[in-house]
Amino acid sequence: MKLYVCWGTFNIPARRHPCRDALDALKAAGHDPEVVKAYGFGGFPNALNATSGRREVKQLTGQSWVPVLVTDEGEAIHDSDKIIAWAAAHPAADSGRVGAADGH
Ligand SMILES: N[C@@H](CCC(=O)N[C@@H](CS)C(=O)NCC(=O)O)C(=O)O
Repeated sequence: MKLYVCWGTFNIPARRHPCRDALDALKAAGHDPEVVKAYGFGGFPNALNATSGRREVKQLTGQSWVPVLVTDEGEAIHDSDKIIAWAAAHPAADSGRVGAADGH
């Protein structure tokens, strides 16, 4: 699976970072998505979002905002709340270790 994010999955102090939240939820569910940095900005017109990641996001979802999850079945899901809900509903088959999926 692929997770398209903005410039990374860093923490943003004192506010939510939807891309980070989406990745955390997927990892907590035992997934290890390929993280694709889309750069640009969701509010920019297409011409300023010329990276392949942004173009793919637009093609997949009809809009340019990230995060966007593309599941192994090819389903494209946004926004972060829906990705978090998807992760909770679809724990990785071999995870079986809820709470221990944070990379440690
Ligand atoms: N409601 C959206 C908000 C997405 C959002 O604000 N994304 C941040 C990046 S994490 C942003 O600045 N997006 C602009 C962009 O697409 O780069 C969600 O929760 O997914």
